[in-house]
Amino acid sequence: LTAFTDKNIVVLGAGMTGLSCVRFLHGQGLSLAVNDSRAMPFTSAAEQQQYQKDYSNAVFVFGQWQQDLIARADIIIASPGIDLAAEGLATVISQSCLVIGDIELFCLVNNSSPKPMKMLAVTGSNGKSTVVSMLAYLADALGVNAALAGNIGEPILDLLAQNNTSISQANLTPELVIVELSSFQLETLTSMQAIAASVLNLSDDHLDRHKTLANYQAIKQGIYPQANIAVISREDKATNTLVAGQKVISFGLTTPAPGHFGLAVIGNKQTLMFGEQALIALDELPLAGMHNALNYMATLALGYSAGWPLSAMSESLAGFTGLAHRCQRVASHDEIQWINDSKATNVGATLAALKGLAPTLNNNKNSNKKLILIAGGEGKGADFSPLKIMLNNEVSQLITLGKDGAQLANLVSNAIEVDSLVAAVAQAKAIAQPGDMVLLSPACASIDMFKNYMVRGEEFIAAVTSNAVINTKEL
Ligand code: UMA
Ligand code: ADP
Repeated sequence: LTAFTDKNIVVLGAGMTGLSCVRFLHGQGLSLAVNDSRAMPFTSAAEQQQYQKDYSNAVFVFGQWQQDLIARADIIIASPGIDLAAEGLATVISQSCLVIGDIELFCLVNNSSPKPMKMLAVTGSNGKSTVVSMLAYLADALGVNAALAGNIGEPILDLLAQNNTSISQANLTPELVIVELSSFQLETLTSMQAIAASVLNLSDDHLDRHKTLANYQAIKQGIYPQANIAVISREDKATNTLVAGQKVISFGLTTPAPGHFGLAVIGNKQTLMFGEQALIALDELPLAGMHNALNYMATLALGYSAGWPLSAMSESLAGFTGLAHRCQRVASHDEIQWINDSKATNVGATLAALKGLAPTLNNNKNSNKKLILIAGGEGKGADFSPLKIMLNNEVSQLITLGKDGAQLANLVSNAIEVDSLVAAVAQAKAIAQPGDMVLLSPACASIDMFKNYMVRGEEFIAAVTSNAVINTKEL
């Protein structure tokens, strides 16, 4: 890291990412300033004092963007949640300043190591955490020494900080990093050299920051030039317009060409295929819905790119039972199924949940089982209209809440608008009959009412199970 010596380094944001930068740069013997526009990013003054004692290499400046500090910076390491185009930042940062993110810093260090960690990288509007978690699960099953990092909640620099003083000696472990990348992280990333990378899918998300879908799409596809192999979705053209001249492995719901992944009916069963090779029938795998079939294929394609054997991967996949808050059955009470899909923070995820779950309810033509949907929250500037047909055709009762709940309510004629999740669950309890399903799949972020999607999911579970028979099970 000689390029960082004697430079004015400013880290923007004192959250998970910013503090991982402090830890890493401390290990490198480098000084820095940390600027956060919130008055108190730490949970308490005592925590801040302890941090400052442990990491005396960092000066913390809180409460506003410190413009003179930022203007003097030679290197800015920006946390992903910070919009560098925002007022008070964009015009202050000097033209000559190197502006990077933590993933870029990791890559700069890793690339110059004699024995770099290999990387598999995943982005997309939905399915990222599921796919990277499946890859990590497979790595474990196959005996690959891999670590999970990035947007999933593990700051990537901590992989280096564990080895901090020995980086120059290239004592880097593990051998492979499976990294989940958000569009925010991709905005400041140019030096990744991944084995393979995928944009899983693309639908409206984070448009409050990226402004247009075209811009968001271009940022997401910026992952491909930073990978040897592009793992692309055949179904979703918006994910694969920038891979010309690159080695491509595709996945999709159609019969695949040789060297690609797809689906075919083998002996009456929808089966995952690699070219003409049958891998495993979908009904042997625990995660339901066609979106998860795509997730399985993306996982296999990325693992295959890393040289993992297809047969061993296919066998092991059945052991991965899914992540909490993603179409997770939390209770069955009076034959009513309650499903927590709190991680559905955009339109694409809620569409996938409705497409996946509605058929399981209406498989009998004469059935009058109802699907009751609880949705709403912070819409992040998204267009909700792609939900209109499913809401009108598959949802018997829509219950909305949150900042943009009314926009969703306007898509149907009979929505019930409430002002809390507890009230939404109470409404659903009053309406639901045996055989019905109640689904929390908000199509919105949670931050207008909750700390995060996990807290929203937990509150849903608590409200549902307060008098119910608990039967937690992944779908
Ligand atoms: N901050 C400011 N001014 C601002 C905005 C933020 O000072 O205008 C400060 C906050 O006061 C806070 C710090 O920045 O102290 C937080 O930085 P951050 O928002 O970048 O969050 P981190 O804690 O560093 O977590 C980030 C990712 N967060 C975001 O992208 C918003 C985490 O993804 C990620 O797990 C973590 O880095 C480790 O890589 C979360 C997320 O919601 C889970 N991601 C979005 C998503 O999945 O949709 C993209
Ligand atoms: P991400 O990390 O991209 O947010 P997750 O795996 O956490 O993705 O899933 C987020 C939400 O998206 C959940 O509601 C989940 O059911 C849904 N989902 C998962 N995979 C897909 C997919 N391939 N297409 C659409 N929605 C998906």
